[in-house]
Amino acid sequence: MTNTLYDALVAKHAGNDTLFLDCDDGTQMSYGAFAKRAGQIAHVLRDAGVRPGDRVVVQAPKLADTIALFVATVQAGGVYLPLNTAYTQSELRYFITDADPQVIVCDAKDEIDISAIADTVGARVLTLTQSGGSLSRAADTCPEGFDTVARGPDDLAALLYTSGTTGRSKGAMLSHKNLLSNAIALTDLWQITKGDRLIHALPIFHTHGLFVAMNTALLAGAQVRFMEQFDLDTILAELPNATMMMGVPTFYTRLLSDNRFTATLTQNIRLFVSGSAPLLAETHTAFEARTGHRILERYGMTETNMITSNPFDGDRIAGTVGFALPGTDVEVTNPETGSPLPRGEIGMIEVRGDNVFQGYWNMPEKTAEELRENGFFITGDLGIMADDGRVSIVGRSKDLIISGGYNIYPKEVEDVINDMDAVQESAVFGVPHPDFGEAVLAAVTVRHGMSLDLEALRAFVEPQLARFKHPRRYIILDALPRNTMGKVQKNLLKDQYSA
Ligand code: MLC
Ligand code: AMP
Repeated sequence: MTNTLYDALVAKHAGNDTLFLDCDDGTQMSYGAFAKRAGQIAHVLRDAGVRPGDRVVVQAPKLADTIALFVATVQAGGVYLPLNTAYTQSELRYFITDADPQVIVCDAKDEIDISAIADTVGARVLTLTQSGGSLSRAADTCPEGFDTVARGPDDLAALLYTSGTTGRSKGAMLSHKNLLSNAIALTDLWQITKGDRLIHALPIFHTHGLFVAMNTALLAGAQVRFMEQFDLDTILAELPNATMMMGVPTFYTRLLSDNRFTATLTQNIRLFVSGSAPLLAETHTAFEARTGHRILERYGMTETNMITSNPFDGDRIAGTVGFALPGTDVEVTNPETGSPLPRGEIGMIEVRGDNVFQGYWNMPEKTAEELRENGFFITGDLGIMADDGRVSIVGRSKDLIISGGYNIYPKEVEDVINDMDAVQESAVFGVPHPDFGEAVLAAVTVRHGMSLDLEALRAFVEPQLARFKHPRRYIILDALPRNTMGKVQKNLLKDQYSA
C-alpha cells in the first residue's frame, strides 16, 4: 500500500540498522527497530478503533515511543494531534472536544483527569510514561509487521492547534504532502545526510521539534541525540559528538551565557539553525565571535511549515530570514488591499506552495479569511523583500507575544483575566526579556466600587492557563491608554513598562 509520508520517512529504513534515536535514559533505537516499534504501536491504535482520518490526541512525555507513536499514527492512516505538556485541564477540554479524537494518549499521571474529558467524546485513553504505560505494554505484545494503510498526498497526517487573535485556538490541517514537501526542501537545502548527528532538545509537540527536526532526520537517515528538554550541561557535553543543532533563540543566548561554551566545543558542528522567534542580530554576532559559526536563521509557521531560510552556502545575514524555500512562493502585499508591493516596501508576508496547510479544522470562515482562493496564506507577519528576494521580518500585524519560542495570544489571556468579577478590563502585552525574548505583562483596571487583590487574580488565572502564558507581572491602572478610535494602545504600555 502507498502511504506518502510513511513510505518516504520510515519504510525505506526498515531493513537498515543504523542508529536513529539516542536518548537521555540510555535507550538507543536503530532505524530498523524504530520501524518495528512503530508497527507494534500501529496495531494498538488499530485495535483501539483508529481508522483512516481519525484523530489521535497525544499529550505525552518526550520519549522514543512518542516519536514511534507519531509514525504509527501515520502508518495506521490516522491524524496525529500533539499537545503541549504544559496545557491545563480547561485548555485540554477545548482541544479534545473540538478535535473529537478516537484515541487520546497521555502521561499515566493525567489518566484520571483526561478520562473524564475523553468520556464526553467517546475516546479511548491509553498512557505513555518513562516506565511504560498501557500503550507501551500493549505494543510489546503486538506483531512488528503492520499492513500500512494507504494514504495519498492530500490526506491529512497531522492537526496542530495554533492560538488565534480571537482567543480561540484553531486546528491547522496538515496533509502528507505539506509535511513531506517541506522535509525534502529543508533536507536538500541544509544538506542533511545520514552522516549527521542532530542535537534535539526541542519539545516534540510543535512544528519545530516534530517536523523541522524529526522529519528531516528521518528523511535523511540521520542520528538524533534525543534530549528530554533543553539542559545546558547535557548540551555542552554532547556538542563535540554532534554535527547539527536546531533551536529557538533562547537556546543560543543560554549557550552564550556560559563560559564553558567555546569554539573548541563546536568544532564538529556543521550547522546551527535558529527559528520560531526573531534571533537578535547581537546574538548572531556574538555567536560568530565566540565559535566562528554563523547561525542559519529560518522562518516558518504551524500553518505553512517552513517558508524561508538563509542559505547553507552563501551569506547568512543577521536580522534576515533568507529566501523563499524551493517550491514556495513568497509575496509582500499591501495589508489593506492584498495587492503585491514592489520589492523594498514593508507589507504583509503571504505564502503559497505545497507546504501550505489545508485549512482550519471545522472553521471554514477562518480558513476563508486567511487562505486566499489563489492559494496564498496571509501570515500576519510584516516584512520586506530586498531586490535579490531576501526577506526580513519587521513586525507582526497580529497581536501575538512569542516567549521562548512559544506563542501567546493576548486575547486568550485577557478573556480569562476579564472573567474575574473585580476586573473592569485588561490589556496583555509583551516586553523584552533577556532569556525568553519577550515576557508577558498584564495591565488591568478595577470595576467601580470594587477592590482587586492581585494574589487572588493570580490564583484565579493561573489554573486556567499553561504556565508559559501566565503574566509575569500585573499592573493596576486607572484606565487603559486608548487612541481616538477607542483602541487600546499596547505600544504605549510596552514602551512604558519595557524597562
Ligand atoms: C518555560 N517557562 C516559560 C517558557 N518555558 N515561560 C515563558 N516562556 C517559555 N517559553 C516557564 C517554566 O514553566 C518555569 O516556570 C519558568 O518559565 C522558567 O523555566 P525554565 O526552566 O527557565 O525554562 P525551560 O524549562 O528551560 O524552558 C525554556 C525553553 C522552552 C526555551 C527551553 O520554553 C522551550 O523549549 N521552548 C521551545 C518552544 C518551541 O519549540 N517552539 C516552536 C514552536 S513552532 P516556573 O513555574 O518554574 O517559574 C513555531 C514554528 C516555527 O513557532 O517557525 O518553528
Ligand atoms: P507558530 O504559530 O507557533 O507556528 O508561530 C509562527 C510565528 O512565529 C510566525 O508567524 C512568526 O511570527 C514567528 N517566527 C517564526 N520564525 C521566526 C523567525 N525566524 N523570526 C521571527 N519570527 C519568527
